[in-house]
Amino acid sequence: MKKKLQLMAALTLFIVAFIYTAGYMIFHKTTEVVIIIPKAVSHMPYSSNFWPSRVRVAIGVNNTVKWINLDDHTHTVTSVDWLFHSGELNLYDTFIYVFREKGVYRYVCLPHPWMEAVVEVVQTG
Ligand SMILES: [Cu+2]
Repeated sequence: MKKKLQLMAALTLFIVAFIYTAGYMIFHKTTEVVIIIPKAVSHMPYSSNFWPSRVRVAIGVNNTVKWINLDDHTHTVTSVDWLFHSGELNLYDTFIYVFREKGVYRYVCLPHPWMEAVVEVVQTG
């Protein structure tokens, strides 16, 4: 009898957690994609980059992109057409950009032009 109650309690907890999670996912559809500027990236020309250096995001799903600088050198996130530009990012600084139109967005780091990367934005549905 006690075991049955425990099982019922566990099942109830699971269902509540499931509904909560599903509800959260439905009402908070947009999630962030994080791109890292790795430590010591500027010491390794032509061998290191933004990570990941190519991401694909979908409008309305995960089109908020956040860069974080984990290097102790200053970097920038600058699109080649100057659509977005982070300014100077110091250690642990972040830059957020929300992509609202589909396309292929190439960007570089201004002080280290070998740091090149791409965000591909696709339409859903
Ligand atoms: Cu850089």
